[in-house]
Order: sequence, then structure tokens, then C-alpha cells
Amino acid sequence: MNETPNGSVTVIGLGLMGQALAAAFAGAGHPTTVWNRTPGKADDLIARGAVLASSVDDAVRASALVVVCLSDADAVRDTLGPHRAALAGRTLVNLTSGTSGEARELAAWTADYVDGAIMAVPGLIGTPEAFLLFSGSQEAFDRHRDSLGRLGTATFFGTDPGLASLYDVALLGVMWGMLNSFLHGAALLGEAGVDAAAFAPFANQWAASVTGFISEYAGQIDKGGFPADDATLETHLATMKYLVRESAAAGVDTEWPARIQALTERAIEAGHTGGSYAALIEVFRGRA
Ligand code: FVH
Repeated sequence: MNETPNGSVTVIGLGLMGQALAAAFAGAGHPTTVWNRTPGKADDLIARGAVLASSVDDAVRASALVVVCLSDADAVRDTLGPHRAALAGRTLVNLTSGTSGEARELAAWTADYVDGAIMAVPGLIGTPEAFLLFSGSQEAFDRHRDSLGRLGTATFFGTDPGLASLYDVALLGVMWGMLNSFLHGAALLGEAGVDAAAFAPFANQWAASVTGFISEYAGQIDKGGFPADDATLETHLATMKYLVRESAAAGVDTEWPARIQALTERAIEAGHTGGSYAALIEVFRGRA
């Protein structure tokens, strides 16, 4: 089915995120059909003009673009599996979090499958700050690019349906790494009577500097060489030990910094003496 401007959209799953997605489509003027296992969650959307389908099958058949956002891949299989026939000729965009393997498996359901990952909280949906990652059918994505753009800034990574999910988990790893480090640092400074709010601006400023390291190290990783133009692994290791010792002395949990220290020691033991911090990629690759 070809999309018309402001073409009809179905949203299946009205949890916190699904409601935000449906509200963005309805608010942008798309005729929007919704379905949720628990019907009461559609009330606000109905007030905004969305139509509640009485069955999954009706919901799928209502639109050329079917967006699903459920808890996990099992819920997608349970909900849409019995209605695969109705998907023929429609585009299925799966915004449910999952693994790349699950995405590739679901892609076998229909030629017009696009997998997606949402890098935003529900409150940001419909703004350019929300960024959404897509992969799968190029043709289907192109056909619905404008509609999907209503949700935020959309990026398409190519025809491997698993790529959006891989980017998703890799980016979430970046988030958790940064947040763990901030929380550990806040615990450490908190023992000295420093509020987290006082630490936060410095953590933010330093995080902005670190983004520069990421770009530099990405170049080293892709070239396969790790010249220490800034600081050697040994210099990093020496200062890491202070973080572990300070934590132990303050009664703050040492597991997080000790893990970082252990990874660095493994890189040095594997022969990356004098290399840059980017050499740790070999540890993560399982080669050190
Ligand atoms: N919320 C967020 O900030 C994040 C941002 C990044 C991406 N995630 C992913 O989005 C998926 C949905 O997340 P959510 O926040 O909307 O989750 P809930 O509010 O818990 O809603 C879950 C919906 O899934 C329905 N559901 C669950 N199991 C089944 C099932 N077996 N059959 C049918 N529907 C099912 C549930 O229905 P109900 O409980 O209301 O009846 C909700 O509609 C998720 O992958 C995040 O990782 C969001």
C-alpha cells in the first residue's frame, strides 16, 4: 500500500510509549487507529480523535502503516502472530525493544518490515530531540519516512533488520556506563559532604570533553592502531587505582572502578603497553 500525505496509522500497544506515539500521529493529523490489550488506556487518545479498534485484526487492516510498541518480542509474537495474513501489503514498524535476532526473526513475517528503536522518553516523542533508529525494508521506510518523522528525528541504518536493535543496546550501554560513573562519583563526593547537584555541572562539562575522545578513538579503532597521543594505558591505570583506593577508604562500593581497572590491566598484559585507552577494544572483542 502506498502512503498518502498524512496517511492512516495504526498503533498497537498503548503503554507509556505507545500512547505518546499514537498522540504524535493523531496530533499531526494522521487518521489514527489504536488497539491495546487493556482497552481503558485508549480513552485520552479517543478524546483526541483516535479510533479504538475492536480487535487486533481490525486494527491491522485499518492502516497501511502498522506501528507496534509492546513490552517485548514475545508480546509482539503473541499479539500479531495470529494476524500475519492481515499484514500482507502493509508496513509493520516494530518499535518494541529486543535483540537483533528477534528483529531478524520478525522480519520474516512480511517483506515490508522495519525494525525501530526509540532513543527518547515518551515526553520527547513528537519533538526533534527524540531520535529514532530504523533498519529493515528500505522501500517501506522510504514510503513512510514522513509519517515516522512525526515521532522525532529518524535515521535509517540499512536493510539488515537487526541493526537498529544493535545500535539501541550499544547506545544504552553508553548511557549506563556514563550514569554508573556519575552515580559512583556522586556517592564518593557525597561522603565528603558534596551534594550531587554541585557535582553535576562538572560531570556534564567533563562528559562533553569525553565525547571528543570518542571521535578520536573511533578513528584509531577503525585504523587498527592505538597511538597514545594523549595518555598511555599505564597513566590511566595509575590514576584508576586512586579511584579504587578513594572508594574503599570512603566505604563506597569499589566494584565499578575495580572492573575498569581490571579491563585496563588485561589490555596491558595483552601487550598494549604504551597504547592509548582505545586499545581496550581488544579486551571487549575477546582478543586480550
Ligand atoms: N518508556 C520508555 O521511555 C522507553 C523508551 C525506549 C523504548 N522503550 C520500549 O518501548 C516498549 C514499550 O515500553 P512502554 O514504556 O510503553 O511499556 P509499558 O508502559 O509497560 O507498556 C507495555 C505495553 O505492552 C503491552 N503488553 C505487554 N505484554 C503483552 C501481551 N502479552 N499481549 C499484549 N500486550 C502486551 C501492554 O498492554 P497492557 O498491559 O496495557 O494491557 C502495554 O500496552 C518496550 O519495548 C520498551 O523497552 C520505552
